[in-house]
Amino acid sequence: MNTKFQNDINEGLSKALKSLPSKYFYDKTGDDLFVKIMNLPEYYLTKAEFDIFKNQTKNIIAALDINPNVYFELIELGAGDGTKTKELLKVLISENFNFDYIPIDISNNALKQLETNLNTEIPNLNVTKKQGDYFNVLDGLKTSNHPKVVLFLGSNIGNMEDEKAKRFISKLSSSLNPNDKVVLGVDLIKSKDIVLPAYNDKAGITKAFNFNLLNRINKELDANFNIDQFSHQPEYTETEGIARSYIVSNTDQEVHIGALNKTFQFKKGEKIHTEISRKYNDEILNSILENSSLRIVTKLLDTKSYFADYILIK
Ligand code: AVI
Repeated sequence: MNTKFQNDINEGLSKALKSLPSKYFYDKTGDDLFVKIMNLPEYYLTKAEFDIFKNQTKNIIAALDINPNVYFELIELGAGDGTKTKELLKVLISENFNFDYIPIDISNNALKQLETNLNTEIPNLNVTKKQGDYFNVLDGLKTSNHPKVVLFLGSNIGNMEDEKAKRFISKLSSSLNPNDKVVLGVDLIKSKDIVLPAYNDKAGITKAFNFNLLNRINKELDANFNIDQFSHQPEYTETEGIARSYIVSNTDQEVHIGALNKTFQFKKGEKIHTEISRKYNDEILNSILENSSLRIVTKLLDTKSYFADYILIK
């Protein structure tokens, strides 16, 4: 029995304002749904960042200011399938940079697939995969004194509340040495008519992704959520720059969670907050970096200026 999952669900559903941690989206079903999301016409984030990695590879490398004669570690936090990174890796290899690629991911399965794929696509690349929660794996980075470039792409930082993002950035910064670099990919603040459909696609894939939380609780914690009695509700305010996803109860109802031996009440219209997707600008990013030793060197934008890859230096 996964007691951490059980405790987190109990804690989230017992609060006055109910919430569920978005990290639990990502089981096998959730991983597959997220791949589908990345290919949705409405989900511009992945395409925009791919545009930067494909068309501005040389600019990224120039901004990183890497000494071609010195070995460095290219570390990726939450590597996934590496589609964007491959564009960078290919150019670094063809230009004879001296480095190892160290992808870190929570999913061992994803890492193995990535390694196999890279071995065939970029045979001269040295890959050293590390499995774990990237928040925890950061400590392990300190043991090497080689220069480092850390990639944290996909606006994954946007899934953290600002206070958590600050702690994460401080931790990242303290695991680096002066002159190490970070490539931080973030979605930029923009109008509602572009952001909201990305979290409310016509095909209903994001809804299924959000509801995967309820399906997991039903399956893994012996619960009886009636999925048809809930709605998917994303919200976004441009002034704040935050998209939030909710699951809303369509009616007054009770849900029993067998593993907790507990029944939860839901009022009609009551929301369960499931995810935050923060959008950024320079000012917000600077406030996140404030108490760390990381500073913005430059930022690279996609052709539509939807997304930014910021180059940070310690
Ligand atoms: C992984 N993360 C950056 C995605 C996002 O845009 O916040 C997760 C996601 N949630 C719904 N659609 C995509």
